[in-house]
Amino acid sequence: MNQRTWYKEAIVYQIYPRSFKDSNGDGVGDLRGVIQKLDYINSLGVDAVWLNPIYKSPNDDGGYDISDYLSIQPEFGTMQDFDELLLELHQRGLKLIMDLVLNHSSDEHPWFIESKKSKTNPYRDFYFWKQGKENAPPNNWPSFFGGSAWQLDETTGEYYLHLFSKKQPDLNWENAALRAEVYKLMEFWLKKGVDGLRLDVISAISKRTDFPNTDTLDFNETIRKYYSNGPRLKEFIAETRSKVLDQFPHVMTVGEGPGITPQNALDYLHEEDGLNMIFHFGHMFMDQGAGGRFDPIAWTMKDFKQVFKTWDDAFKKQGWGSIFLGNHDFARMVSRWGNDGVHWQKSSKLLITLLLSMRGTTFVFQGDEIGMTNTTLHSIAESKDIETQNGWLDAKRRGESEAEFLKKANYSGRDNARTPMQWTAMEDGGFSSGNPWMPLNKNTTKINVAQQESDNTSILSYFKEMAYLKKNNHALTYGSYQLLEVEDDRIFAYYRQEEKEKFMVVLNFSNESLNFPIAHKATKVIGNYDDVSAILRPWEALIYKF
Ligand code: TEU
Ligand code: CA
Repeated sequence: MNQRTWYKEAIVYQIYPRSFKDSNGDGVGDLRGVIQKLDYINSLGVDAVWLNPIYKSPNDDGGYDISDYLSIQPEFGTMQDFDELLLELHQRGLKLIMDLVLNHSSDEHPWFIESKKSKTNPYRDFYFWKQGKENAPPNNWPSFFGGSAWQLDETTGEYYLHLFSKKQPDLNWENAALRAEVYKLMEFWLKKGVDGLRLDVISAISKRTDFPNTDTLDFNETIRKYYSNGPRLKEFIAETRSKVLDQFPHVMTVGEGPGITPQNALDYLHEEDGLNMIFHFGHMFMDQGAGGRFDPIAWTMKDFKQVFKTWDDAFKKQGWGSIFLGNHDFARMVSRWGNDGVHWQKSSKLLITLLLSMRGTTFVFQGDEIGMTNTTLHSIAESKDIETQNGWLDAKRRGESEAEFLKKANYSGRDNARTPMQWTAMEDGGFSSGNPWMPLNKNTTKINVAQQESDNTSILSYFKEMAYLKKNNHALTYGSYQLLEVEDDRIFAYYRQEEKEKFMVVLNFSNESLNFPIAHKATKVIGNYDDVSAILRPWEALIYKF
């Protein structure tokens, strides 16, 4: 259970290439841009890079609609650029985790172009096709991206399943011929020397293929009961091991799983025939009501702390957790969980303390190391995200005004995470010499790498100190996790202990000063205030060593 391995000790830096660095002035981030920033990435003290999809794609869903798994999206560069990036990463001792989207392809993939030609086409069963019912879709399943999860195709008069956008038809894993093709493309990337795979929506590769109507209006319940955790999930994951992964024992796999529960997580993570890790969404969906992302509900610190305890318990004896507070699919962590106003710097450092001291592999999203914040859309037309654009169509049908929906989109929409990386205090943030595909956040003049690199009190400097602390204290990696029960839920405190090495992490998730008995026999090893005070100050983060 606790055997030591690189991926358990790793700090993974997530790069959304479209928004990271543009090297050729076309306004779109690219692989050569990542190569240009490798020394910066290395300076963070991280161990691996997770690249969001870089394969050929019509870009209907930010590259998660792949039309050719074996070639690089031309906007991002060439396969030679990729080979150079991988070499340069390895030369710096950094590993590369690629993002494979195996639950669905693009509708412009040759497989789908063939599949939709006729009911007898050899590729027909690479996807899910069904007759409708009285001119309506085969069942009532809603798509993640608004509307029905079924699209009628005129040519053959049948519907095809797409849990996500119409341009992302679900691949039919029940079909062994399809699975064989998937294993070939996995092998292609692993043979190139890639060190890990992030498996997109892996929880849904086995779904309820009897396709009953969903019996709940709660979208996340529908995902859990009908789209994910299907009857053949363990079998399919075990087959990826026997057919491909077991030939590459050093490779790490992390499955992304909407709908995964603490009860079924270990179904995904068997040592001998499972994945290494999963991303769960316990905290990430906590503020989503029955209607999903654009149906926000209040969340409490009690729930937030409980999520970490529940999931740490799930992985106490087997499997391994992943720790993240944001990514390309969610609002910026300091805006969502912290305070991006008067306590912006302190709360950014507090969240970084959590990310790097919680038990599990840390995944930090580009820009969170400098406290990048949410952006503000002033109209839906400004959104570049199909989930927000389609969410608005649904909201309009419900009679919501654009202003009402914009408020929700600005709170939880994915555009927040996809504004270009803020490298310098210039208007263009040093991201591109051209017109950026998405406007930069207005605060790039105040929040940027250049300013923080030369300021040893900055969030960036604190990130590097925390990374160093984590890497040099095994108890923060392999130590047990024990939540401290405290009266005031605004205080999130926990122990990390391995044999005699014991740390206490104390986080004040509030704008108030609070009383907290400071451990006397302990030494402060890091904190986001320069001095030590008898009280816990607003957004104060402290780590003590006993
Ligand atoms: O996301 C799947 C997922 O977990 C969804 O909950 C996700 O948050 C999405 O925004 C719907 O709310 C993965 C990718 O991370 C996401 O970018 C893709 O859009 C999606 O799969 C489809 O490939
Ligand atoms: Ca470019």
